[in-house]
Amino acid sequence: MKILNPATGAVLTTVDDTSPEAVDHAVATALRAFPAWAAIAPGDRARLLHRFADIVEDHADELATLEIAEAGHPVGQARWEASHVRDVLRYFAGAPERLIGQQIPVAGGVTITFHEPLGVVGVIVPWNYPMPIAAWGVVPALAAGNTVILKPAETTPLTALRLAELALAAGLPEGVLTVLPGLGEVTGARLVEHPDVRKICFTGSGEVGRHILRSGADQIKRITLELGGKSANIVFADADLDRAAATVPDSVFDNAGQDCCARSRLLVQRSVYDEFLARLEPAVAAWRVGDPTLESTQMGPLISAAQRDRVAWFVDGAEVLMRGACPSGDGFWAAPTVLAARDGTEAHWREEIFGPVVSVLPFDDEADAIRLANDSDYGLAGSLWTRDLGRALRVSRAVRTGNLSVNSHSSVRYWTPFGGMAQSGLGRELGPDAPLAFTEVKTVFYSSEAQ
Ligand code: TXE
Repeated sequence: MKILNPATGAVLTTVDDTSPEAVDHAVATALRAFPAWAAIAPGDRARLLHRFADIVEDHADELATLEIAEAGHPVGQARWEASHVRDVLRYFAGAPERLIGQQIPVAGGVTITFHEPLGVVGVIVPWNYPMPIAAWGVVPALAAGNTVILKPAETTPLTALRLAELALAAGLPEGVLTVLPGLGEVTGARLVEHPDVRKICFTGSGEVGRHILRSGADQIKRITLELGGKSANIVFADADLDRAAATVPDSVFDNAGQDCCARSRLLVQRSVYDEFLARLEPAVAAWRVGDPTLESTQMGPLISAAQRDRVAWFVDGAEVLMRGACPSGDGFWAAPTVLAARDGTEAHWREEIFGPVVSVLPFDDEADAIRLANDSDYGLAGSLWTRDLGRALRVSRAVRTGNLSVNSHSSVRYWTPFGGMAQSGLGRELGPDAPLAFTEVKTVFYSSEAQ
């Protein structure tokens, strides 16, 4: 596979695909490594994960540089991503010592529950946040005592490959974390079909997610899916309009909109619609798009020419309200764009564009806002802006979404569960219970009868 720099279109390097036979070999190695990794004293597993975190911290600049090169992320964001991997490692390093079961009194004895690791786990990730999303699957799985095979996206394998080397340097035994770059339909598919892979943790498109669910059905494979969204950003007339408008660009143009939590549907109460757009305009114009290696850059290029064409398809023929600036020439650039929706039937309002595009629609009242927000196949993230606490409580409970921020546009925190409702996914990642999703509960009854 040729790995391109999306800011220039130039070839960075080439990476060999993993054949189905090589996947089988890697699974066998991971399976051999599993018993010892599962049996290691919890404190020792914790220490190894902390050491891994230390080494990631020591190599943070190198990892960030790779992320800038292969994913086109602005330098500030890329640095955050490397530090995020370190933080996720530190957070879940505490988990091996907290996989605590229950002791349940029952007639005739006692029952104890054990959280047992699954075995070999496959983590299949996309290209939009290569390092963080890999960490969300890999780290809790390792902490729970599983061995892990990570399949990075075709366009962004470099940070994943480096992380595997750093894991070995930290002392994780051979076979505990393996990275297999390759094509989804070949390397990824073999991982999904392999009978010794007990669980697949997938982040990517709905189409592939559905396919994985079907492929895993015969083996009743454990599967979690994180499939993207079309999240609503609801601005009520009583909100702090300046703050709400100022955060719109970051809520949807961050990472060039290639973010499953992007607030790509902006719902503004009709009474302040014009006023709000007037406040939004300078914020969109000020969004700095360009060379990702510059500290001042807020948004880099899209990942690929295909993604750029996809974004253009949605914008073509739509009513453009605002359009920011972006470089022309080499690289896969798209301008931050605000589109008007008329009735919520438009493709740009309904489908995940995965680009720097936000569609705006006015609403009349609370019920109207909830109806429009829920009129979507997705349910991943969202925001609502209001100074009325009662309204915040009512609307936050009524919107069908896995994650919601009130008077904020933030989404993912590793301390809290993250995942989607409806077609945005299946299961949750992160938060204190994340390692449990990589275990099975075993219930053992001990009879107190005299023998
Ligand atoms: O995703 P794919 P793509 C959405 C977003 C984007 C669209 C397409 O709308 O525009 O999906 O992105 C691997 N068996 N999201 O095409 O194809 C593949 O190699 C096993 C939202 O990049 O789903 C890669 O590692 N694995 C999303 C991973 O799946 C397979 C993030 C994702 O690729 C496979 C990304 C198969 N048959 C895209 N086919 C989010 N939730 O944030 C592919 N893969």
